[in-house]
Amino acid sequence: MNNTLKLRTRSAALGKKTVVHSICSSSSAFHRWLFVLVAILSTFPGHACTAERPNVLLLMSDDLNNSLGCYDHPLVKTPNLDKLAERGVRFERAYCQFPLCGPSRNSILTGLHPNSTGILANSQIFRQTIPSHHSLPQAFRLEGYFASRIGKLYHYNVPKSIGTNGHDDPGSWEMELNPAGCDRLEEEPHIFSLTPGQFGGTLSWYASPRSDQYHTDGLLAADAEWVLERCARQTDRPFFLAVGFYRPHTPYVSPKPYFDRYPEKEMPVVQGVKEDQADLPSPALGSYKKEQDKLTDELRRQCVQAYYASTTFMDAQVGRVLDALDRLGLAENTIVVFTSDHGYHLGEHGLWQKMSIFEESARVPLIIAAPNIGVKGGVAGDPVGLIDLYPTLTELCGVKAPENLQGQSLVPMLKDPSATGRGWAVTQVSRSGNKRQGGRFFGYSLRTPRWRYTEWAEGEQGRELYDHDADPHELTNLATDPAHAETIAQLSRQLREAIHQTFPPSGETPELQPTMWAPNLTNP
Ligand SMILES: [Ca+2]
Ligand SMILES: [Ca+2]
Repeated sequence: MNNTLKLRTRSAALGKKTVVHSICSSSSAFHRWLFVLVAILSTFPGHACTAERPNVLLLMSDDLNNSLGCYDHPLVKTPNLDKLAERGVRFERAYCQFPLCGPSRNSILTGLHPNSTGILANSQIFRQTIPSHHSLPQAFRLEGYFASRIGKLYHYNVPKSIGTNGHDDPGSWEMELNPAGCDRLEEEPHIFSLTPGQFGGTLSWYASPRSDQYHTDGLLAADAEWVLERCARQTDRPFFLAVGFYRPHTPYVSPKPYFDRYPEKEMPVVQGVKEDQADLPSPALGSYKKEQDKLTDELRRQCVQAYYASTTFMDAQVGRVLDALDRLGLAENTIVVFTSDHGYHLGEHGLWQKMSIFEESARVPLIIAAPNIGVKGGVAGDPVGLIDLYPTLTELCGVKAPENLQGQSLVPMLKDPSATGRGWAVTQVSRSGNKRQGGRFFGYSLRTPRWRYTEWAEGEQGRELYDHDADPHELTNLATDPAHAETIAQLSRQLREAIHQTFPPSGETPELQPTMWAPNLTNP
């Protein structure tokens, strides 16, 4: 017998795309042995990938809501994100799983809901709960990708941790860069704050006299250019580059010319707050902070101006990174994702910042430009979650994903934005509660194409129902309207099923082990 065995192997080290070996032998046992050997070798990092695989550029903003040009905002200028949206698919109804940095970012980067990561607060990381789970960038690393982080991907205390690793996961990256600009190092004494001396959790802003390149986000863009230049020369190895911008997170510090583009007098102030709040259960307003009583209409306008200025400043830095991708010839083989960790209130329902599950806080911008796959300029309308990013990126790049991921792949919606996926997105948030509730309880909100339905403590602390067809600003709570009893019953069933899916198969949220830091990440 003279069998011919053809084996496909790929050598990243040699930069060869595909090598076909013909091996002749008279021994079938030898064939099997050789096949097993090559199969083993091909699973090693560095041997499994080639330049054929697309690169990934993950751009994250912090505390950014959907006040963007490409989401039809009448005032905010975001020319670079608008251009990216023309190159890819923009998701009209994308939602975070938890409107707070740490829980949301751990969820995005593990592909698991917060009830399955066990990370339900800031300053924690999933290695303290589910240490052996492979993070999204780690899955790419394990298949030979160069994975690098610049700035904030996991939780950081902003601005205090700028310039450090924050609550990072070293196992996720091969290289980390942590620049700190004038906003962190020089300008804090000049920043206006509702609570003097506090910047990260409180409303605070400053129109800086220093130009873009001195600010942290400007330095992030410069570092991204530097990394991309080197990636462009390393043609045999694809990259997963994550750039985490800090703005428009408080303090809203950006160069003064960006402030000048938003005249203070023209900034909107939300009206009718008292009337709007009348039909709300109290946990719906649980993110309200006492210091916000100090806000006058003049301060509200300044605050909105500074947030919009920081958004446009961040957009300009995104533009620098995307220009580098074009200039270096990488755009055609690089999937670009732009999103934020959660949305943000600017006075709607009397709320500011995050930790609410109204539309403004739960909703995020999401743009995915996948060359040669996605529809250019497409708009996808079915509700999706940031939980869906992990399975989407691994499918697009042919990277093996963990089997316990809880999101759906958005690839069908990239190919056809009118396609429907899961049909809903769920967002949860915590509120402090009494002893019987273990010191806290949760609100869960289900978003379907038409409805937002919310239950606080399984309905014991209140319910909300909003009809987005008639009420896009969620002003009229229909939860006690008998005319909607059937819709409420149906959405309540759907919400409970959705909540069930946020837990691991055991049904138990993994417990935090605070002493498990830092874990052994070289051999997890
Ligand atoms: Ca955030
Ligand atoms: Ca209302």
